[in-house]
Amino acid sequence: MSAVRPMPMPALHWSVDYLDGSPDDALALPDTLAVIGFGSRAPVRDDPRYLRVALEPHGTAPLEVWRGSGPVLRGRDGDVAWAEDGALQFGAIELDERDGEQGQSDIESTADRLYRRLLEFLEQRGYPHLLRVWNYLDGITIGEGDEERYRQFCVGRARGLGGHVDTQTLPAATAIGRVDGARRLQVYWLAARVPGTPLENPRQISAYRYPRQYGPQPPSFARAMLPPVNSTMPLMLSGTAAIVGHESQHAGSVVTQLDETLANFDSLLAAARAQRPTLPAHFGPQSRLKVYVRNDDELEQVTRELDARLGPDVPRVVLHAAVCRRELRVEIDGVHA
Ligand code: 3EB
Repeated sequence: MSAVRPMPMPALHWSVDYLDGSPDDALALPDTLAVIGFGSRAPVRDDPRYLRVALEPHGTAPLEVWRGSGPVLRGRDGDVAWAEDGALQFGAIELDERDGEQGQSDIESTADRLYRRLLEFLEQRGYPHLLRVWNYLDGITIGEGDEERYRQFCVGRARGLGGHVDTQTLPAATAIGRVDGARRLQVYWLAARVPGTPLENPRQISAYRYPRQYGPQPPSFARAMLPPVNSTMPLMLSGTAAIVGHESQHAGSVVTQLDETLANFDSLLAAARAQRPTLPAHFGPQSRLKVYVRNDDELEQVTRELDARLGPDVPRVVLHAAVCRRELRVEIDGVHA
């Protein structure tokens, strides 16, 4: 009797790097899943793996390069640009808020439309597990009370995700304001054939349990995503700001907010290490951070204060982008290994 051969598992590898130079070098490699250019001076390319995002870097920005396990297939399907390596999928959709049905022009219906399309696409391609999502929307804190655009985005996103969002399978995410004035919702993601493990931060109330005062629909994201076991993937960190419990801290000081944000990461990394003890306790050369600063005139200060706190060994990109509560001046996301 012959032994049953196990099905070969596709390799589960994902790396994120910040690289200077032309996107063509990265796009020529067979295992490149995505190349992300920051801001209006970033190059433009036709390849579906190349995405120019609407956030301006402070100074000159590198490219963000995602690599999987080659060979990577790629294509476009209507509004969706995609790339897949058999285990992981990169995808991107950008929708104009003015293209809604019956001339509807609002962020709520756009988010609904976009997330419906996203889920349908994941199912169709066989990558049903959303690990990480970035959402870039214009005028994020415009509008009063429940009319605020971020709150309306949260309503539309939850509806597009199927109404009754299962909090046990929420992806790690970032939702941040683009400041180029374009009324376009830009969303890109990493999805997988197998699930990761969502992780919460003991120092912060789960965003999906935020109290009513922050809007009718709590935000649909997990604080971090532990990668599938036996993968060589980093921990995925959601956008993190100076929120303790559910309350914003230190509205008057970007530097104190930065310290509170780093304290939140200490706590989140400790929670991650309880499940994956080999993860380093602090950011280091295998971390990659994106730092979002609301006010133009605080970009330089945040850059300097980060230099003092992180030293030269933690790769990072500083971007001008509006955080989703008015009093929050800085937010950070990234990966960590
Ligand atoms: C916060 O902690 C800050 O709506 O997807 C961070 C990460 C934030 C993701 C989202 C929002 C989102 O509530 C804001």
